[in-house]
Amino acid sequence: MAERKEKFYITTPIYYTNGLPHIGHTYTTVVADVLRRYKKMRGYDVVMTTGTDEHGVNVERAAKKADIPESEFVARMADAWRALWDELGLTADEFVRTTDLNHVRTVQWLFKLCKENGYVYKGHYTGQYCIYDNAYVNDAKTGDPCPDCGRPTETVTEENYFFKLSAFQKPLLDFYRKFPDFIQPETRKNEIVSFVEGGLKDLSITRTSIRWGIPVPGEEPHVFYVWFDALTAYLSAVGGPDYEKRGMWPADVHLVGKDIIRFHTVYWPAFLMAAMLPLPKQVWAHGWFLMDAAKMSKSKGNVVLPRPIANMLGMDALRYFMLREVVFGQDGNFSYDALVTRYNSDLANGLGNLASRTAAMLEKNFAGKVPKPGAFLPQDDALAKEAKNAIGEVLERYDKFEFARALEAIWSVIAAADKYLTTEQPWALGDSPEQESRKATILWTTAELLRIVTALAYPVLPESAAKVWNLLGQNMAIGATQLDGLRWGQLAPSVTLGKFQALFPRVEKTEAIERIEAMANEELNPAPAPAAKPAVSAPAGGTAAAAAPAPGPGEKIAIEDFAKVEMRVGQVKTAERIVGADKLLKLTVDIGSEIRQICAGIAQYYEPESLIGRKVVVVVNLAPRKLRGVESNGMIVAASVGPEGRPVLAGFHEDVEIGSRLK
Ligand code: ME8
Repeated sequence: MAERKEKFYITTPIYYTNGLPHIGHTYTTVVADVLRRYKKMRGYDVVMTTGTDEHGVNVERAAKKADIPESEFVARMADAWRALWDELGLTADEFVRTTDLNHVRTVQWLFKLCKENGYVYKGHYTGQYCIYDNAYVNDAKTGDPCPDCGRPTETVTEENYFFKLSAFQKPLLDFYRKFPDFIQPETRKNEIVSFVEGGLKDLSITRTSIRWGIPVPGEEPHVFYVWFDALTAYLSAVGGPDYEKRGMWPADVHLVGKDIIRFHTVYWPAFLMAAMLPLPKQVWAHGWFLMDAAKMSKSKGNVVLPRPIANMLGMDALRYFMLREVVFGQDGNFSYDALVTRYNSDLANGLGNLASRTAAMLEKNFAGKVPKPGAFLPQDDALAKEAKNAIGEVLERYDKFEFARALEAIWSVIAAADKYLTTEQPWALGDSPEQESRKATILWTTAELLRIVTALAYPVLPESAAKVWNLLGQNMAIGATQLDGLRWGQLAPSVTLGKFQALFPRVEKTEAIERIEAMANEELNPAPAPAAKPAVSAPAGGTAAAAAPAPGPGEKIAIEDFAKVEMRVGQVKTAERIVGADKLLKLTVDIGSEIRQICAGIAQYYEPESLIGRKVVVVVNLAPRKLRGVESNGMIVAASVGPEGRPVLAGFHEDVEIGSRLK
């Protein structure tokens, strides 16, 4: 029987459902995804869990405000979280919802174990409670604000079940000593150790003041305190009471933000100790992404959303930026300026440029095949040595969660390759047999280096690395490649290269930022949905929205209604693709009286060059709007053909004057 692979279980926090993901949540989930991909490439059987934390007063209130039952509210939110993670390529192996029946059973089971072992008792509690953080504030007086979020606390008196946290002071301190890597980074560990040394108070783990929670069996109206509920999700994701069957528990790493480290390194291990269950191996608390030195929050109006960035620059760019710009564990400032600067310098000019240059030279000189290298000169060997050394270093950095350093090491090899090409100038070599052979050596060396850096960068840049992998004619899925088997020299000569796909087109900074901001604005303040279909057929992708409700099929409209739509003959002057919007073309169209910029959702069916000079029908009196952040002032009329709605541009068989009105 085949030996079972070693397992690796990674979790992200189970996020609250009273908002949608911003780049803070995306950060933790990206790191989990990077680790998931990396550990697979190191031969582990990996499970990654994320999910939604769906109970508590906040949800109760939000559902009331939305005038829908809590269950429906959280179902919609959970769907939205899951859909966004899928869209961003961050699909976890397990997605736990704390309203799942399996999870409910696991929480009740954990409580039963703690109670049977004598760590749970009934008592009364009066204190200040922060409903935003779902936590009692020790030693606070009536009217005091929450020390974590600054919002007002509420006074609560309840009959509660208490957990004997005080009994775990010594066991926890012993545990931290025995497993010095349990809390990462080191600075956070010191904080927690002094907190526990300061003494632990028993913790109330049920509530009677809240309705929307997991019921304590036989003890209604008690429901579980949200943190007792939420932390248990890590266990319910991998089998709950049957965790041994799945073989994934204990978690190898809980990834969290520093805001919730205490829950993960004090309460959670104490609950597990009380239940006599295995303890997680590590809790890694990263810092915050700050916006203008403040933590992001929707109420402050300073949230950065992931989707507009992914649309404009690609998700790989956001992943790269988050891991490269900030030392994992520390706080970092988020700025669009820094993001676009990194994109252009490291991705467009760095990896993207190296890949496109290499592809172009191989295509031109070796008919799109990997050449057989000739004799290696010392400079070739020197470059090979850099790449070989990088393999060991990068793996070590990933292992230590030093993502910025791992990327730095990869990019220094890319820079060395650029320098090598500039010095060796393969393009200046002639076609004598010696020079051909030299060219082959240089280009093989560059391609081999590209293969190595691509494999190493894959966990962070999955989409673009797969494109380069394809380009290099590598058949095996890049994610299934084993990094332990990665060696210099494995690129086989005469392999046919795949098609070159653009990786990171350079962007103009101001325009890129404006477009990201415009898209974020559209997402945060969505326009009301149009009441019905557009009055004129809009090409796929939508070129403009109809303002007025259209009549139903067969219904007649008055001539005045038709007269409201002003259509004119236009001539396309320029046409170009839009970075980050696969379906859209940006056109400038002469409509007689002026030249208009119009976006049309026809990029999948029309080459931009083929449109120049073409006469088209333009709806000229539509209100301007932004599509994917680009201003569109009018709409091009097209028929929508076939089941997939292929756009076919309306045009003329006779010569028509530009600007003529259609009646
Ligand atoms: O705390 N920078 O959920 P939550 C970096 N439901 N990371 C950030 C961030 C920022 N500005 N903002 C949020 C909860 N995060 C509980 C967790 S777990 C059993 C229960 C990330 O929706 C970071 O990982 O408030 C932080 O810990 C988490 O989102 C908080 O998510």
